[in-house]
Amino acid sequence: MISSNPSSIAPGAPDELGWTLDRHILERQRHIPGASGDFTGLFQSIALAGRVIASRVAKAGLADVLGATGVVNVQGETVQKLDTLANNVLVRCVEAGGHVCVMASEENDEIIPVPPAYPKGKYVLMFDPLDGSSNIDVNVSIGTIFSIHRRVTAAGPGTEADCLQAGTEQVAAGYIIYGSSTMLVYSTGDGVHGFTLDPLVGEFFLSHENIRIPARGATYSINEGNRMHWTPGVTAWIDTLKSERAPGGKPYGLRYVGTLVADFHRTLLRGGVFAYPGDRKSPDGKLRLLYECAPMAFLAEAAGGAASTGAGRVLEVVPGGLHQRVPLFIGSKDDVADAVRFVQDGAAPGT
Ligand code: AHM
Ligand code: MG
Repeated sequence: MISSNPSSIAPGAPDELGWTLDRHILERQRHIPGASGDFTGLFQSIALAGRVIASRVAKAGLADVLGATGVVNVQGETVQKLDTLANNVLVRCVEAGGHVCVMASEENDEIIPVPPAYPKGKYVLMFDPLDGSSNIDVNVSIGTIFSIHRRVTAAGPGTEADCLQAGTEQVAAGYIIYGSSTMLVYSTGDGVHGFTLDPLVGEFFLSHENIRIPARGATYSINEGNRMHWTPGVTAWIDTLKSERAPGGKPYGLRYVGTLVADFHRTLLRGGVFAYPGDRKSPDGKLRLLYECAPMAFLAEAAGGAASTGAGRVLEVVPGGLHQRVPLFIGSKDDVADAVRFVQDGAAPGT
């Protein structure tokens, strides 16, 4: 029995198969009058890319050893760096489907056109193919982040204008985390759903339906090595969280992986706050609006959380360029609100 509520379509008692990602998206599409199947097709391509990247990530250690011996592996293939490989896999999986008119990636300076041989679709795909790439060689969780918009140009090849849209215009966003298991988490704006890859079947199955971020958490996540560059507001905020003046009267715990996907995934499931603030050295922070901040902000808000640059809602920032960076405070609604108050007051509010 399928519920009429599209944010809760899984049957109460799962059958033997459970809900595959494909079926979940198809069922939701049936609720959208006039849906063409393009979105489902694009999603299938992204999920395929995720499965391929997951399989390569699982063998990264072996590949690195082979690569170090002569950059050519036993099959005579050039060993690629995993982030370049992930980028290529995504482009190759998506470009021929006819669902997108243009793509953009954190790895490419310019937009990625759809080759002339392939039809141009109505969607725009932007991605960070392998987020947390500094963690690859040390076997720590990494991920892929994606963001989907509708094209704004009329027809033909997509342009940069199709990519430079505010996050509020996203039709979907998500990430794939290559962790102790591989998970794909996505939202079309009405609920956030998580799927775990069964590596033997090679399919994502619904494991976390309708994820909600608690209004407040008990952990903060920030690179404290940058403290000497922080603004007084950020310093005062973090000092408060580490003291008995923290909400709840108990110091927050620190959790920092250094992979946005992993730090956000934990924050999404458990609550708390992740921050990559602007500081005196890098006023715009480090993270990219289009490939990192906007898609995560879309997920955070869809799960009942919040995402701010410190000055305003991340989703409302209109990008001025493909690789624009913005400060990011994201996670539990009340924790993000506190961060914004400190950042805007320049020190502890009321002190
Ligand atoms: P990447 O996309 O090149 O991997 O860089 C982005 C990563 C994020 O995943 C993470 O939150 C951040 O950089 C960590 O930066 P730092 O090492 O400065 O703490
Ligand atoms: Mg990244």
